[in-house]
Amino acid sequence: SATGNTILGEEKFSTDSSFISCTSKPQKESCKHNGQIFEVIDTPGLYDTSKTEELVKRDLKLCLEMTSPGPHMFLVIMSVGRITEQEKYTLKYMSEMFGDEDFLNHTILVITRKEDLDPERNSDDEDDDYDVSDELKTFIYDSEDLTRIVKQCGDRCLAISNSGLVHSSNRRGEAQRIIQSAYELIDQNKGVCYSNFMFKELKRRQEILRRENEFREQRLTE
Ligand SMILES: Nc1nc2c(ncn2[C@@H]2O[C@H](COP(=O)(O)OP(=O)(O)O)[C@@H](O)[C@H]2O)c(=O)[nH]1
Ligand SMILES: [Mg+2]
Repeated sequence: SATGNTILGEEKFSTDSSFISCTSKPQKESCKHNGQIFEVIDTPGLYDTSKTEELVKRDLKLCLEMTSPGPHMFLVIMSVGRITEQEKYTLKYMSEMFGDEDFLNHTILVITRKEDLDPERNSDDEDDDYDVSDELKTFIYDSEDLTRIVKQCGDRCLAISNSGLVHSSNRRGEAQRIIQSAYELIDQNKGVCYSNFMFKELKRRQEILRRENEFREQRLTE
């Protein structure tokens, strides 16, 4: 959610001060960069323990339905210090749902709390655009799971910091970097957005099942 706000340049998605995910419903907002409109959808956390897997999947489907004809990019957000067992499975989980290759071809891994990659750095440092590429590499290659995830995403990995106010130069700079990556990804995919063919197929089957159930219930009440 914080990353979404960074892109929007406004505090539109609610963020939680704790580590507990507080986004419960998909939310769509838009913003303008370089004269172009960007729509950003904040998805609820995939591993919200108060929700069943079915509910989480339903919400994710809702998110897809909010884009037309489909999203140009998925940002999979992980956080330095919060890469839990579950998050390592996020990509697997989402791939299962959205289809492997097409999904991954539209995905960028975003690692937040980049300031924690370099704890020695003075946080009062005025330089917002500090380079953590070496620390990021070490961070990724220290973990087999992360290495695999980054590879799956075609080496698209961005470390950003959402610290400070949403209008701060730090966050405006990070928004620019994300938008830049978006342009590069859109270019790589020749402007073709994620095709929700698999998703449509899933919906079609669910619809058939629903009708069958309806029909059965109707016969029972007759
Ligand atoms: N210092 C710092 N805090 C962050 C960063 N990204 C998110 N946070 C904070 O972490 C908490 C949870 O973030 P949120 O975006 O709501 O989590 P999510 O929606 O579940 O991914 C909030 O208090 C955010 O302000 C970051 O890059 N640096
Ligand atoms: Mg959230």
